[in-house]
Amino acid sequence: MKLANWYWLSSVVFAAYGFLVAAKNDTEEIKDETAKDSCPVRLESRGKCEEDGECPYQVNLPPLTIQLPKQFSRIEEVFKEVQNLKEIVYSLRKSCQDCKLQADENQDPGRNGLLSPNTGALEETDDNRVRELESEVNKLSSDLKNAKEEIGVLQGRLEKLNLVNMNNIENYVDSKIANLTFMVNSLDGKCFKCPNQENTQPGPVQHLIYKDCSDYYTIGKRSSEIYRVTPDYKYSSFEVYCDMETMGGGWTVLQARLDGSINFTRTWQDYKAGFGNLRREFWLGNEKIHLLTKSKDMILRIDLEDFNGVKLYALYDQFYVANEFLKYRLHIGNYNGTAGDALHFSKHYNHDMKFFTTPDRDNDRYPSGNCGLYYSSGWWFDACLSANLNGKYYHQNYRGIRNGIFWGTWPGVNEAQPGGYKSSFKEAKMMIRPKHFTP
Ligand SMILES: *[C@@H]1O[C@H](CO)[C@@H](O)[C@H](O)[C@H]1NC(C)=O
Ligand SMILES: *[C@@H]1O[C@H](CO)[C@@H](O)[C@H](O)[C@H]1NC(C)=O
Ligand SMILES: *[C@@H]1O[C@H](CO)[C@@H](O)[C@H](O)[C@H]1NC(C)=O
Ligand SMILES: *[C@@H]1O[C@H](CO)[C@@H](O)[C@H](O)[C@H]1NC(C)=O
Ligand SMILES: [Ca+2]
Repeated sequence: MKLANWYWLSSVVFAAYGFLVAAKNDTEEIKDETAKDSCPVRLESRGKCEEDGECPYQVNLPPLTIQLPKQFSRIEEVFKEVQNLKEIVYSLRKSCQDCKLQADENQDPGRNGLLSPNTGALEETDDNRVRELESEVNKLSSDLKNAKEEIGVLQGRLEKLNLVNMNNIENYVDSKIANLTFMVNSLDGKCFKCPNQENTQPGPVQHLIYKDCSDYYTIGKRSSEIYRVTPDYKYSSFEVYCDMETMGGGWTVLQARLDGSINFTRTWQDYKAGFGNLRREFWLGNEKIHLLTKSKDMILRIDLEDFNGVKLYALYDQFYVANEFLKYRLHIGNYNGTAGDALHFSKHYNHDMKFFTTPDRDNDRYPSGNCGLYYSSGWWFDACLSANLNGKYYHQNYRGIRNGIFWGTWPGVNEAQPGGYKSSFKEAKMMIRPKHFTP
């Protein structure tokens, strides 16, 4: 009975080990296929496989060659298998010890003297085998852990490399086009002096491309209106609302709240494309905001008014929103103004450098939920907020979750009100202008 038990146990261990080796062979075949087909980066087998069946792989990415760990492919699955195996070995060891103890207790003293030497020897070899296996599994497991870490580092490096190249190319093309635009614009200016146009008054140099509202201001437009802008010639132009009055004018408005006519509880796609009515309430759209700010020389102005008629503002000397690949990450500069610096409220509530989150896309820093869902808004949530200008529009004070339009440094905003009421805002507006623009 005891012997049979032992053999059964060890065969389970061997079966599990065999399965692992088979899985490794299988993954090597898959590796080769993917390398041939779709991968722009070549992944090839290097040198002879070692006796244990492990083959070295490397990635060729001129001018960079990175040695990959042998256990490159399907690392997660293999890792899991090893974990399982480890658990099996542990439980086997445990049940072996238990059964050994039990056996010792039940032993007939008379027969013990006769059989003991034999069974003892068997137990020892099997026990050694289990130990050997266990140490092998441990080694493999730690190898895989290392490999996993190396892959993580490698992935990070590849991503960076990709970005650097993309940015270089984009900057190069951008500077060429800027040069071209400059030349065409100056040619345009010369045309006013052509002989057949002598009667025409020489006007200011016409911009052929209006990148934002400040360009319209420069050519003399002074009414707050909808204008068509082309912040990046590579993409089509689009309409924006221009504020030509506040602080000298030339502002491109990104967001406006004033009556609650538009629902701001929206999806990632909605926030990406923009929604609402440019003359009333709207979100211009993350893609457009990215294009308008990618030159990285924009300042942001936020205007707020509460239901008591108090009007305050916040100015940030830089405002930039990254692209969708970087989840429209927010970059804001230093604060100046009267409303308080709610975007950099504290070490724990800081919206700078945060990704954009919507109720259906959780990129926030709150681990156990989605701030966008909880606060009914798309915003650059931290974990979660000290400011949220896309919250629900309340026409008066409200109770419950603070999911209204919120600015954490507003005078009296954090003071408890009778009945747990929270104050809301009548108007909110976000707009941008080039840093070096002088009205
Ligand atoms: C793995 O593949 C090699 C050669 O392709 C073969 O000799 C070996 O038996 C295979 N191992 C297993 C466990 O299938
Ligand atoms: C545009 O390019 C030409 C030729 O490369 C150069 O001479 C000129 O200075 C550039 N102009 C601007 C505004 O960059
Ligand atoms: C706003 O839209 C959300 C999501 O579609 C919906 O759950 C909510 O009821 C809407 N709110 C109002 C006031 O219509
Ligand atoms: C803040 O803005 C005001 C008004 O434009 C200006 O006078 C002041 O120097 C600014 N302060 C800082 C710290 O930039
Ligand atoms: Ca979260």
